[in-house]
Amino acid sequence: MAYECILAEKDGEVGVLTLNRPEALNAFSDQLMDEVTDALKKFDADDDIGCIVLMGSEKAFAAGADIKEMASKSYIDVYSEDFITKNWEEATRVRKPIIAAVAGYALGGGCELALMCDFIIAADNAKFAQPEITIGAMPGAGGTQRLARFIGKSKAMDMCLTGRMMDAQEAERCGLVSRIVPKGELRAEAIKVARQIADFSRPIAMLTKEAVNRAYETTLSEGVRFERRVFHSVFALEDQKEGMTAFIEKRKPSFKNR
Ligand code: CO8
Repeated sequence: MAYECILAEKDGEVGVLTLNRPEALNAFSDQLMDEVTDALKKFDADDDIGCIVLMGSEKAFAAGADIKEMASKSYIDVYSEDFITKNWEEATRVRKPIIAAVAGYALGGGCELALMCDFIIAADNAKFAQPEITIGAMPGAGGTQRLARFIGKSKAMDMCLTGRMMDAQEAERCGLVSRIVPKGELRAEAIKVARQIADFSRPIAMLTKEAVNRAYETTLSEGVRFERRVFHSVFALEDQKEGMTAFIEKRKPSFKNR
């Protein structure tokens, strides 16, 4: 598939997917989301890739769903085509870690796509919002659910009911983003963090991601049980032997499963 709305590049073992529709501030047309889905699937299946960075431009990660494309759809249109489900959820199915690197606007579906990634590194100019209510709609790609789980009910209600923008500092305070970096350094920093993850044992990074995500799907006791089973399973990997032996021998581990 030739891409027109995104760039997909490899930087060593990091897959970098850049949303590239500047004329619409990376608003999510159907074509753009099809391309994102295709690129994520390819990176996930590529043995050379250990971690993925999903980013936009310095002005906008993404300004949400394409309002011009969406405005005239009827109920039967969106129901029949299963609007958004068909090409919006690949990020939640990817097994390798995905970092959202957010600069500028992450609005509506843009904020929701970032929430589908494993964690968010924000530039100091990042702005998050769920402004759907201001255009006679509501979040439809997980915003009401993921925000409530990740930042709590009060902040989630505030964002979804007022549509206000949250800046990077507030987003970090409430746990929406993991760290803030100067906007000019966002790409390099995100790739550096992704490279660090890609250097670890790949199955262990993937199992760790799966275990953390489990926390949002199940009870604490079931989640801890799941974690214990997965923890035991890492002792079947050569990389566990290598990691612990390297520690004892005071050298850098050389993981095989990468
Ligand atoms: N859809 C389509 N075009 C857009 C969008 C968008 N979401 N956002 C910006 N654009 C276009 C503008 O129309 C403009 O194009 P043109 O020059 O042809 O008029 C161009 O991008 C530049 O935008 P602005 O001139 O408005 O730039 P400003 O810097 O003045 O403002 C803002 C930037 C604040 C980001 C402003 O553009 C804005 O408010 N955009 C809309 C944000 C919004 O409401 N997003 C939510 C959309 S709804 C949604 O995401 C629902 C998701 C859940 C369901 C998923 C279904 C797919």
